[in-house]
Amino acid sequence: MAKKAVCVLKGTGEVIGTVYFEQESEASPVKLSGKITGLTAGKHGFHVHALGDNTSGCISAGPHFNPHKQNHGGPTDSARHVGDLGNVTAGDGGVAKIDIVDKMLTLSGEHSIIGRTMVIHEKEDDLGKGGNDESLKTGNAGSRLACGVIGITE
Ligand SMILES: [Cu+2]
Ligand SMILES: [Zn+2]
Repeated sequence: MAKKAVCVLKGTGEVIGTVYFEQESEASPVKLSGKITGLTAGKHGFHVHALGDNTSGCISAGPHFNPHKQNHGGPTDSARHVGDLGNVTAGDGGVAKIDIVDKMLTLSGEHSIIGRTMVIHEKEDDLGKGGNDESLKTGNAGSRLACGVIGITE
């Protein structure tokens, strides 16, 4: 049975967004759609973080969701955090269209992303290839511009 989720991203600045998630069955990839606006043109790191806690803003959401204790990577790498979705790209109007199919995310079971936080970052995610320790944890994606908890929808 298909599962659906939604996330409304907000922060302290101009950046806002809505992301929709859909998974046809437990073995299917998760499709993400939607858009984020108010960004600077270029690439911005985009991840699922471990916690659904936004009590002190996006910083409360903890590190990247990483149940398998891997290093940070890119979405097509076999060694990656479950939450690693790489980058989204904003055009000159500051709008990033979300159109991602990811085989590691799931909306059900022990490693479900529902109740966790989606974060859009200030900078480009180097996908673990930055050559320093931080690259293997966060991809050097910088501050958290906006975030929201992933919730169940119809
Ligand atoms: Cu992040
Ligand atoms: Zn990561």
